[in-house]
Amino acid sequence: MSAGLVIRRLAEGAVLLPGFALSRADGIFRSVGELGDVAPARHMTTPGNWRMSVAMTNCGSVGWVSDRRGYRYSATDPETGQAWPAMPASFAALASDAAAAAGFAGFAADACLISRYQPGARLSLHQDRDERDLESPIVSLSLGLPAVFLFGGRERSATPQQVPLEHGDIVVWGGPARLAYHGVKKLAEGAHPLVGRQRLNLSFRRAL
Ligand code: MD3
Ligand code: FE
Repeated sequence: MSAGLVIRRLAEGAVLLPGFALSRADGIFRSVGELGDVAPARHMTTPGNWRMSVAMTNCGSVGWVSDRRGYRYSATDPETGQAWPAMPASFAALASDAAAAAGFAGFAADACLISRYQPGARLSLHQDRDERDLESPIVSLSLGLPAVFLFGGRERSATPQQVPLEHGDIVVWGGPARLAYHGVKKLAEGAHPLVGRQRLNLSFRRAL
């Protein structure tokens, strides 16, 4: 039994596709494990010298990195000096299928930021503006433990909407939503049958 395609509009340009990735979640999760053997998730440092509570890694042509010098996309993993692992074809296909379902046909991600939240981890309100191409949407996949996503306005002062995100959900952020402030509330304790005591977020970007 399948519910078919459900599309929930969160805001102008922001679309939630509940359970869109459920049928592909096992395979994606297995691939995340393999990528983590090559480029393990690590707690990056912010320019203000804070250790991020979220652990991150990347796959694709470039990866997002943060350190004392700032935020940027880099073709190599600073831990190894090697290129990031290639983006699996299954990831690229999922991102382009989801973007198309949300009205962004032709989206081809060149970067995938993989974030691991353990209970207690959070992501404070920020904008994603390090990508060269701000016309393309960002496609984000949630796996594992549920989280509450905070979706604000184009100014930090706007009170954010709280959006619960579950295993298999995809959100596509484009148009006027692309530069909205957003974050993730502190992850609650729990264990997911497939993913365990963590939440994974894969965010697909066109960075170059
Ligand atoms: C909304 N990650 O990695 S998903 C991030 O759930 C990030 O782990 C969150 O914010 C997470 O930067 C959110 C992706 C996301 C990415 C970019 C956005 C949501 C966005 C840009 C505008 C609005
Ligand atoms: Fe973000």
